[in-house]
Amino acid sequence: MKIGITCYPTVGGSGVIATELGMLLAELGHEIHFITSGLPFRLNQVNPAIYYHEVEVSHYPVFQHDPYDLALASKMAEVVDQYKLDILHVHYAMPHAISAILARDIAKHNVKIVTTLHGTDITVLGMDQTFKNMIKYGIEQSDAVTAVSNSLARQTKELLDIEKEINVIYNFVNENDYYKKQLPLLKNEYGISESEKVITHISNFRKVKRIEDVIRTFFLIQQKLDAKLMLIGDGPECSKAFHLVKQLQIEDKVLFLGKQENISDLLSISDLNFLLSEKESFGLVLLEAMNCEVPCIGTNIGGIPEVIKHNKTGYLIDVGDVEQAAAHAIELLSDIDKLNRFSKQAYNYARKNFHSTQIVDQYVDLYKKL
Ligand code: GMT
Repeated sequence: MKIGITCYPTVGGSGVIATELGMLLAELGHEIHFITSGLPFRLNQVNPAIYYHEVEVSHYPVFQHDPYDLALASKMAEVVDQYKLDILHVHYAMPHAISAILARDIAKHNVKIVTTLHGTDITVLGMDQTFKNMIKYGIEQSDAVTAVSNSLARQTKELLDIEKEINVIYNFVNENDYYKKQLPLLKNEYGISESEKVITHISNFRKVKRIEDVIRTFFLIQQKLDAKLMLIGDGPECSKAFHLVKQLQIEDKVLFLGKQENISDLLSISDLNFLLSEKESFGLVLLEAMNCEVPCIGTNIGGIPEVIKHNKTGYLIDVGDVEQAAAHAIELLSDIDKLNRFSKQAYNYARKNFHSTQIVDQYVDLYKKL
């Protein structure tokens, strides 16, 4: 098949999934056309079956705002006609689904639209009255819609009052990148001693991630055992986090690493991963951790319970319950046999339920049906 893919090309789970999907589809022999405003950051493969079409937005002085959505639609229509695309797969409903619908109308060649919902396109933007009807229209007019968890599919139907079928296709990781590596010197290079446990939190440091809870949980943990917290990523809540760490006087135990490329290396020296968000449609980082044999503690919201199996691959806690999160972490980190068991179970669970081969097959089946 000839498949066009549109996503936000910058750092973010939806861009990662879209790019990895494109690369795996190309390996299966499909022709892939990325139609995006910049080169997707994970697109690191030379493959003659992968094309990249940049959406250029004109800066005509009359425009008060640059018309990205229209430039995208126009580029999509051009690529659909020029390469006779079978499928236009857009990630993130707004504005990509709307641009795709417009492109389908403009193009002469018949193309089918698949829209994948990733989370905040529904849980945040779908609640905004300005966009609600437009997102609903984008979903209803797509030829097929997928969501990354049952929770997100349910929430979309409820919030937007949608009858249309929403196929749940879970997220996945590239297993060639995400696996536990033997890096005996790395801990030491970060100033972490062999006996210290390592806890990680990886995110875009936005309010929904509740970084404060991560730090407060760690504060309780480090009172009971030797541990370091690695905070990986950057975003608006970073300076608040920095101040809290200072206020709690744990600066020597918390490492602010900022944005990092080789996440799987850092996960390979981690014992436990935290995702204590108040909104999360899936939590791709959980899967990244599990593939690196790291158990996770997450909140009992959104799609997280579909990824973490309580008391088997990690623990689920209520949003804001830092005492419970710390109690689970202390228990697990103090019992090496249990920690090893959870690590293996996390890895096995991820491989069995979210393997890339299985997930990519589900997308291919959906394309074929259209
Ligand atoms: O809005 C965001 O948090 C970014 C968004 C993205 O584009 O990465 O994340 C959403 O999509 C990811 C990939 O499907 C999911 O793993 C995240 O859980 C989801 N974020 C939220 O629902 C908050």
